[in-house]
Amino acid sequence: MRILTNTTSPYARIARIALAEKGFDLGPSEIVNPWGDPEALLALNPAGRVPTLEIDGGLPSTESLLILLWLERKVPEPSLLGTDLDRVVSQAGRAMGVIDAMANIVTGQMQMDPAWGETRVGLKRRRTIVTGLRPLEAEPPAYRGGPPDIAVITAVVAYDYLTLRFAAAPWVEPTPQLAALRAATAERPAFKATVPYVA
Ligand SMILES: N[C@@H](CCC(=O)N[C@@H](CS)C(=O)NCC(=O)O)C(=O)O
Repeated sequence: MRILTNTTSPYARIARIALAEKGFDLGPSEIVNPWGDPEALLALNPAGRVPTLEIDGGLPSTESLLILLWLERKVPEPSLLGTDLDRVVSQAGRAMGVIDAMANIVTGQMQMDPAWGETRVGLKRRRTIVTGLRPLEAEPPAYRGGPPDIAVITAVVAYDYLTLRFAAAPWVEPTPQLAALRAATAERPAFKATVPYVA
């Protein structure tokens, strides 16, 4: 099994953290630039996006949360769904909304127009980031050590991506609780090995 990823994608990071927490070796990861349409990626995923997983037998598996679903069935323990399923899924949904909004702005700014964030759609995404983070900050996903659930994973991935891409944005509100959650998971190998960076 190998995963095609890049060094910044929050979606790829979710899949990679989940794989590592389930005991898979991230060693065979292949770093690609999805915007460069590399053949190896397109051969597996016509959408040309990361994460793209080539599972044993050669079948491609794409979409971060589908990869997670597949993993839960393949390797049930440790479960990434936590003990309070309703809350975990609800909080993970919020974090995914923030991640989608951030990725949308970054894509618009980098692939279309540096001012894309100021467009009507860009401003809606900005609002989503601010209002989506507020309830996560007010009531962060619970973490008591050990394997994290998907709410913890997505909230930390959202926090780190916010820091990577929007640290200087004046409209970003402080999130000390999410920073504390990030700190609580920072030493887990799955998180440590996947901290995003601009290559
Ligand atoms: N829904 C997908 C989104 C994946 C995605 O958009 N990945 C970005 C990187 S952050 C990408 O590869 N973009 C290239 C493109 O859209 O062509 C998932 O959850 O895996």
